[in-house]
Amino acid sequence: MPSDLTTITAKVHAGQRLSFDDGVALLKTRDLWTLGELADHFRTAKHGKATYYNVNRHMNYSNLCVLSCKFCEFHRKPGQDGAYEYNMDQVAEQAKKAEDAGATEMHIVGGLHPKNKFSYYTELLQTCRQVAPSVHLKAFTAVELTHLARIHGRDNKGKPGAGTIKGMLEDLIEAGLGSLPGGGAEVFDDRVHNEVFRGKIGGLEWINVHRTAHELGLMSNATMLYGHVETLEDRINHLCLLREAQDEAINNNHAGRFQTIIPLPFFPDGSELEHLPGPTGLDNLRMLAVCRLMLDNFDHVKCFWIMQTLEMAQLGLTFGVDDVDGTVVWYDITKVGGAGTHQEVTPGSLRDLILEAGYDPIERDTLYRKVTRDGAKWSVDALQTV
Ligand code: V47
Repeated sequence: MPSDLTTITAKVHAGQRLSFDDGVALLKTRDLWTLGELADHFRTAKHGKATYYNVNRHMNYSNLCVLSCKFCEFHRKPGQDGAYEYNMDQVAEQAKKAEDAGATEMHIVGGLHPKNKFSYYTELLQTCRQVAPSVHLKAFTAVELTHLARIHGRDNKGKPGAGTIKGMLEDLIEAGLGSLPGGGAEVFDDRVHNEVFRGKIGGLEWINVHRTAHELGLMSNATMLYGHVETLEDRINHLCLLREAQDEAINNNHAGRFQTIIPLPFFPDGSELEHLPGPTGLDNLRMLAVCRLMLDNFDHVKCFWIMQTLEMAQLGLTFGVDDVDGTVVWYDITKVGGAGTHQEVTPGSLRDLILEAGYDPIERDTLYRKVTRDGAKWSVDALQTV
């Protein structure tokens, strides 16, 4: 074993927290197999061979966005070719399909719409809840929520809590919001922010939205979009900030906290950064493993197969991954390798790829409770966590 990983190996085996420098060393190492072994050691201690997936639907309700982030191929301006937004009939239709297909979760995100009133978002959640009462609604990134807080203030003048993240979230929870997805975090760094997603909220604001959600008892996820203009140090700094935020939620006994980290490899096609190569397969494996090792206070590491491919998700299981997301079905934000909006995998295929890699597939709901399923009918034991 090359000597540069000896100290880190000893720390991992002793259950000690890794430092910023350790994280950078792990990202720079050419000894990918030792890195994988360490991440697998950590993952096995936490989860054994258990590997989670869910039966879900993604709903991207509109691609209209007031921002024009350079890395994003999804956003459109009003009237531009390909611009769309769902009305409530379309929302209801998708929610009904999700419920009928036995989905346990709808993952709902979209652009920062230039004109919608706050009531659009409460109606969207209420419609889903009405049509699909058993489906958990994981909705809106911290970026959308900061935008919604502004609209909430504008549309609720005089109401206590109007325009605050807390007041806005309370109204969304009442309308059916169940948890927050991890999107919109990108890379917590001012230089990267100014270069690639100027105008979007910065790291402190992103973390603050999640902190408020955790205080209100909502579970949430976190992401990092890597492989564009950030440095390796920026990536580790991002992970350290997430780890601190999770420490805070745990130490303050917040009812909510981060459940899962999802490293997202940048996909250049169709974006303003098309000239960049994007991360390589080895880079992706490294990031999954380093997320597992650095985020010792996160329970789960997810390999989102839509952006990583199913093959990489399978390989990722020996590099610290314990979750491969879900059946997805429709996805608009990235279309890797010429994929269309229809991007679906069956639960059977997810189980097979997990089994083939030597792991035990477990269907979970959004809150990582074990799902018992009979076709489209399913249930969870409220007290059972996996
Ligand atoms: O926030 C946008 C990213 C994210 C590109 O919480 C891109 O369970 C790569 O957050 N190349 C949305 N990525 C996806 C997301 C997510 C996915 C799966 C599960 C969960 C979860 C969250 O996609 C955006 C942005 O960071 N993104 N453009 C691109 N060209």
